Amino acid sequence: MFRKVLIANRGEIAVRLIRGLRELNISSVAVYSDADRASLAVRMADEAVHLGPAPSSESYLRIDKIVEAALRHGADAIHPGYGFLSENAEFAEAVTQAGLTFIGPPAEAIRKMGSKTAARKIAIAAGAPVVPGTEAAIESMDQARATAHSLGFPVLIKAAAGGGGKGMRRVDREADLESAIRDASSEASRSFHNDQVYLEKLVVEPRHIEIQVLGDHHGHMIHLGERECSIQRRHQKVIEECPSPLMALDPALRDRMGAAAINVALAAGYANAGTIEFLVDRDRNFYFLEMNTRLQVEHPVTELVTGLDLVAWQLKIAAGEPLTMEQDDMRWTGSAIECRVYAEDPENNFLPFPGKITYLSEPSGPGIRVDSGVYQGWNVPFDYDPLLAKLIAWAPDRDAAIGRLKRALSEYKVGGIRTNLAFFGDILREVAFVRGALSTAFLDDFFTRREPCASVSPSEPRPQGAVIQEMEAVAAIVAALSKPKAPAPSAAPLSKWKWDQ
Ligand code: MV4
Repeated sequence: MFRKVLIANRGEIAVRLIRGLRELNISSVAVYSDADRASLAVRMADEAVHLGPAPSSESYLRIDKIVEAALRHGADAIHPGYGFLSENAEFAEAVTQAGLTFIGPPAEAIRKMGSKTAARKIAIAAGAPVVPGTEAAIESMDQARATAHSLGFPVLIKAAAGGGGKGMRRVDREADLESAIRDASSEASRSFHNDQVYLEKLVVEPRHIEIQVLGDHHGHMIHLGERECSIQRRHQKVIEECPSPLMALDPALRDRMGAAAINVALAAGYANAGTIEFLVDRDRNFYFLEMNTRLQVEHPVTELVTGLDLVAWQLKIAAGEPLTMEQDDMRWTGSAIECRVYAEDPENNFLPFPGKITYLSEPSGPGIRVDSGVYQGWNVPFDYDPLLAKLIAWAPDRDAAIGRLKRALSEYKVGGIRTNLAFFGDILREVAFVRGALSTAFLDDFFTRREPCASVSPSEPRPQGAVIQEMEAVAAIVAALSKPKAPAPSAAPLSKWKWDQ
């Protein structure tokens, strides 16, 4: 096993990795930019190395500086976390060439899965279902028209190098096809320096369900079940859960999706932790979408329901140890739901709202896990994704997990900045959510339903963010010091939040 590991990341995931390392008696080396000098990860790590200025292009994306820091500090391995360099094949190669271990899949597997069209071909070769569409990039308008006709409208144009919905266009009729392809292609060119696009049949209101896989370097691959990730806003996940409520209706679906995921991962020459994303339609047909070749933000829900520590397994696998469990050993117990807690303003189009955290009280108690990257007094920088923490509830069943999450949300106090905490309360009260009737259209529908409220009760001029948060923090302290209040009325006021696009 490794003696010392460098963490090429920041925020809550750096903290999560430091904790995982410490449990295995492995020293941790954090890296930090100017903006992160006093971060929680820097405070918790055994050692810390300065990389450079705040922009990630000059710090967390600098392969040369990170590898050099690992060598200088005597690390044996590098964990990339998620985002930044985590899915960069050149980084994985540079780490290996420096004589260090990359804690993740082989560089070649990262490269193959980075191309959406190549990934599609691998999935087809592995016998996994894919959405009907073109196998390679579109080469002419004539070919596009012919393909769209045989698929039938609506179709979806996607970027070959894509991901995250960039360069994606829905087309409902042939007359719109040509201009949509041009739009998608130029957006893809700007976003990915690659203008290639391809066509797929549009799956209407799909669920987004992903399968966690774990493979060692001895040819053994298992799946750890699914995560339901349909609640997304602009291709950013907001709430994730394990198991998907869909599996209660169709328990064999997990086995079928799990088997498909394992076959895709094996066909890609994969090892370590990975995630296969699927779309699931109303008839519970599932289709391979793409593979994420990293540890994911939402990995804790899988950990809580399977009882496996994914970070510990990533380390063991990278160190050459074999998996000690078989597929048949896997059990999924209870239900876990995760909220991504952001410094952002739900009342102002979810605009990032970083700044100084003047008050912080994080929830705890039965079934609650908070993977946080912040502390009271910390200044959330403007330079990065403003994820503060992940709040995860586990309980023996889904209704109880929702209850625990609501209770934990009521305990969660953040002063000085705005957060999306109250937004989760509204989602958890939605009938469709409670019933588990989820799809990628859930949040759009949610905002549409709330839109009329805004015109009925126009909001009063109100104090600015920092002021109101400090007032709330003071109120929270006062409340904590005084006698218990009567419980809040169960009929919550209607949210004023609306989708403004
Ligand atoms: C789709 C789709 C419907 N049909 N493909 C969005 C991001 C990219 N990774 C794939 N995406 C989608 N692909 C077909 N053929 C709908 C989406 C989609 C979506 C997928 C997962 C999670 C949220 C989403 C939100 C909107 C659209």
